[in-house]
Amino acid sequence: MAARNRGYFEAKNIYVLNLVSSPGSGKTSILEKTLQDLKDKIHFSVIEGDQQTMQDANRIDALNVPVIQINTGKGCHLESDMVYSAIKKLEPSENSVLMIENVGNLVCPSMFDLGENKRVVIISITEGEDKPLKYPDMFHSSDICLINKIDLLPHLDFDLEKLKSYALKVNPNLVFFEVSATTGKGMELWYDWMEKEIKNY
Ligand SMILES: Nc1nc2c(ncn2[C@@H]2O[C@H](COP(=O)(O)OP(=O)(O)OP(=O)(O)O)[C@@H](O)[C@H]2O)c(=O)[nH]1
Ligand SMILES: [Mg+2]
Repeated sequence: MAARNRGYFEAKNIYVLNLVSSPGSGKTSILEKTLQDLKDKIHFSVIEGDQQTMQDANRIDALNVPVIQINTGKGCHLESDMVYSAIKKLEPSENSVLMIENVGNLVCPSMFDLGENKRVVIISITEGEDKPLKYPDMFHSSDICLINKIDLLPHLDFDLEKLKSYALKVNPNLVFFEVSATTGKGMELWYDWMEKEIKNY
């Protein structure tokens, strides 16, 4: 089913990112900031995954970006058939970018291919440097790592280099961007990466 999704996306030239992280690390905040800054240049649509509520979809809808919410009930991750049903309703336009915000969970979403081009793991610095070692599958299966909430660095005892070295132990190919969704710091490099990816797709 993931391969079927991928075929659908390829046929319509839709570039797809799967955003994964523990609850509250800032997936929706990063999406909001990215959409605000790039939506005049790039056509976006969004799939939101949560166990319950429309809250994240409402935040995206407020930016006038097409969005659909999936509620997984007791489920702890999105699966490719859920994404397939969602894209049938969402009908993302050709030559666009589809952002999928997975259910907040640092374990289960790592095991499910949704048909995305790249997987983006977000870790916020309030979570501790040791998370890549304790939850290696998520970092091993991701292509990009956004380190979020760097505006809080002065207030925390957090070692960025330690986090990166732990993450590189489980995935030597991981590429990092240090960002703050709140202040916008570091977001430009993430946008540059995304625009380059879309161009080369
Ligand atoms: N200081 C600071 N707070 C942030 C930043 N990004 C997000 N937050 C805050 O972190 C909290 C969670 O942010 P969300 O964007 O809702 O996180 P999420 O990953 O989408 O959460 P779930 O969808 O529930 O998994 C909110 O209170 C945000 O305001 C940041 O860069 N700096
Ligand atoms: Mg969210």
